[in-house]
Amino acid sequence: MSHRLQVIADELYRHQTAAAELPKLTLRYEGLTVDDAYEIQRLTMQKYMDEGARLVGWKMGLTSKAKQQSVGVDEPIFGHLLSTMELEHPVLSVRGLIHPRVEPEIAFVFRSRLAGPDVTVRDVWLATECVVPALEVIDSRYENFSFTLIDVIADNASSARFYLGDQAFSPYAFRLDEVGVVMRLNGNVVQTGAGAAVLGHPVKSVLEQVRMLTRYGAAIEPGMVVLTGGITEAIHVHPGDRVQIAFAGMGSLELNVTE
Ligand code: OOG
Ligand code: MG
Repeated sequence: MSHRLQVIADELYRHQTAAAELPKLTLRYEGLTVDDAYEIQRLTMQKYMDEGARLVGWKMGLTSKAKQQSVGVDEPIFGHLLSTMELEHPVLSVRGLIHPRVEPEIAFVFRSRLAGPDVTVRDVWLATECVVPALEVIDSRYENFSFTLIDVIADNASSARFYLGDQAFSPYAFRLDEVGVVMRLNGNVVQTGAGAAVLGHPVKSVLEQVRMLTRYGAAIEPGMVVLTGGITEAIHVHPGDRVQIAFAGMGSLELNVTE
């Protein structure tokens, strides 16, 4: 594996851990491919795992039109979820973050392994233990939250933090594509959407996740979580903000943002 990709991974790791913006990689390195970008992502995440972080799951990104349009990238991507990214309580400290944004997501938790190119929607349901209302905090390391497909993949799909609601639900309790979501910031409605925004149905996002992982020799392992992707656009948050996300039929999440 090329030394160049390791050098880039080291640079991204430094910027991620120092919460320091950097100019887009694609402005500075010629000819990086999507496969290179996923390799940079993997090498970067390996550094956290060498420091003791555990891989707890995966995140899909840019699975909704709202998200694709807001960043100008029109295909889904994925990233790693590490134990160190998970918020135990719904409180977000902006320390260590650059320009955090919050988005509503539906998470799947798996009881059995999913891998291979032939996985079907039925296989996904059979492997699913439960679904959980979730929020993701994304924080692109690039200046102005601006990037190309290659840049954002290398930067682990902008992942920073995530929070899963306390209450898990049966995946059969209701239609996930019809779950309505209302996001409020300090009491004002700022985003609305429905599960169908995510590739027509969040289960399709899991399917896509398995297919993408298969391409890179990885899988959804028992016990892992998958964030299926932002249902609405992500909103910028600052210390003192209170974000409330109501998921119809699945309760509400409330996130307090602190220094
Ligand atoms: C890329 C990450 C997108 C999602 O759920 O769509 C993402 C970004 O917008 O910075 O996490
Ligand atoms: Mg997301």
